[in-house]
Amino acid sequence: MSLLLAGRWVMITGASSGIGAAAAVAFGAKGARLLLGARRLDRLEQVANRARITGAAEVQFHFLDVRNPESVTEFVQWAGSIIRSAASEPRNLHVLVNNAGGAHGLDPVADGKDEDWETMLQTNVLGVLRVTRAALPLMPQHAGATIINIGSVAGHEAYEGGSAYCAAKAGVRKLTEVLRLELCGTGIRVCIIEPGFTRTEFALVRFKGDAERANKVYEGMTPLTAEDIAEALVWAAERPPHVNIDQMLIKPTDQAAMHKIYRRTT
Ligand code: NDP
Ligand code: 8X3
Repeated sequence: MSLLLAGRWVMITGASSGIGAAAAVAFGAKGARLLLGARRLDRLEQVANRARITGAAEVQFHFLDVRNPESVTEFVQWAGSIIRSAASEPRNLHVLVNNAGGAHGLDPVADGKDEDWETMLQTNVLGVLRVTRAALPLMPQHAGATIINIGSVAGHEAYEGGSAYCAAKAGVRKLTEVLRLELCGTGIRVCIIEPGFTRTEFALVRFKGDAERANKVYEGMTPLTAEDIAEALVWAAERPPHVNIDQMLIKPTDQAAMHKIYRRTT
C-alpha cells in the first residue's frame, strides 16, 4: 500500500524556480498541503498559483533565506503555526524537501572567490542542516514522514571549477547518511536524490546571468527536466512506511559521467 499524500503537509525550500517549483506542482497534483519558501516572493506566488490549479489542498508561502539562521527559525515557526492551527488533521509535517541550493561560479581553486565559496557552503550544506533541525520537531514518528535532500552528481564526481560545489554536494551526501543513522528507529525516512544536468535556472545562476554561457552547458544534449526530478521526489515520498529510498542518482541518458556527455553535432 502506498502512502497517500492528499491532505498531508509538504515543506519545500527553494520553491521559486526549477526543481523546487516543479516539486510544488507535483505534490500539489497529489492533493498535498504545501509550505513553500525562497527569497523571491513574486516567483513563489506564481508557483503557488500553479500548484493550486493542479490540485493542492492548500498552498502557503513565506520568505526564506537558508543562509540566515534567523530566517530559517522564522520560516519554520511560521510553518509550525499554520500546521498546528489547521482546520483538519493531520497537524504535522509529512515531507520536508531540502532543495534550496545551487552553484556560484566555475573558477579553479587558484582563482576562487570567497563570496562564491561561502554562499555555496552556506546554502547547500548549512541551509539543509538548519532547516532540518528546525523542522524535525514538526515531523511525526512512525507515520511515514520523509526528509528528502537534493544532492547532485557533483557530490559523486569531481570536475574542474567545481571545488566548493562538489564539496558542498558531497557534504549533503554525508549529512544525509548521518541523519539516516540518527533517525533510524523513529520511522522518519531520509532520502537523497542526486540529479545530473537538469535544465532549470541553475546554470544561469552559476554564470551570474550570462545566458549564452548557461545555454552552452546543454548544447547538443538532452538534459533532465525539473519535472523528471519532481516525479522521483513524489515517488519516494509515496512508498509504504517500511520502505526508505536511501539514495537515487538520476542522470540524463546523454550524460554517462561528468566528462562523458554525448552531444549531437547536427
Ligand atoms: P534553480 O536556480 O532553478 O533553483 C534554485 C532554488 O533555490 C530557487 O528556488 C532559489 O530561490 C532557491 N535558493 C537559492 N538560494 C537560496 C537561499 N539562500 N535561501 C532560500 N532559497 C534559495 O536551480 P535548480 O532547481 O536546478 O536547483 C535546485 C537544487 O537542485 C539545488 O540544490 C541544486 O544544487 C540542485 N541540483 C541542480 C542540478 C541542475 O543541473 N539543475 C543538478 C543537481 C542538483 P530564490 O533565489 O528565490 O531564493
Ligand atoms: C548540478 C549539476 O554537473 O553542473 O548539480 O554540477 S553539475
